[in-house]
Amino acid sequence: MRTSRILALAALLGLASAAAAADLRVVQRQKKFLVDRLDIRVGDTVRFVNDDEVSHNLYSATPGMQFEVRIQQPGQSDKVTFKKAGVALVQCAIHPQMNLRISVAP
Ligand SMILES: [Cu+2]
Repeated sequence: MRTSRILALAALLGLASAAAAADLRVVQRQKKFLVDRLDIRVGDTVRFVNDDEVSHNLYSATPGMQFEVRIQQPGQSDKVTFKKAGVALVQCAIHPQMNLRISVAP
């Protein structure tokens, strides 16, 4: 009886945290990110939007926080879900001046 109540509560909490996961957008325009910092939480998804006239190639080489979006043509957007807490430094392989710091809170 007691165990099943705890399991039910855990299920409720799981649903609540899944519902709270946010969907955020980061726009690239004129060879820049429109924001240079982003604070998110584990489970959040960031949509990287290339609203530029040139291609971009986003990646993070930060240990433990690596990902690669690969080549994005103008108008293209791609989603990345962050499953670990930490700080990811996002850069563009084509434009080294592009920098974005994403802090992922637990
Ligand atoms: Cu670029």
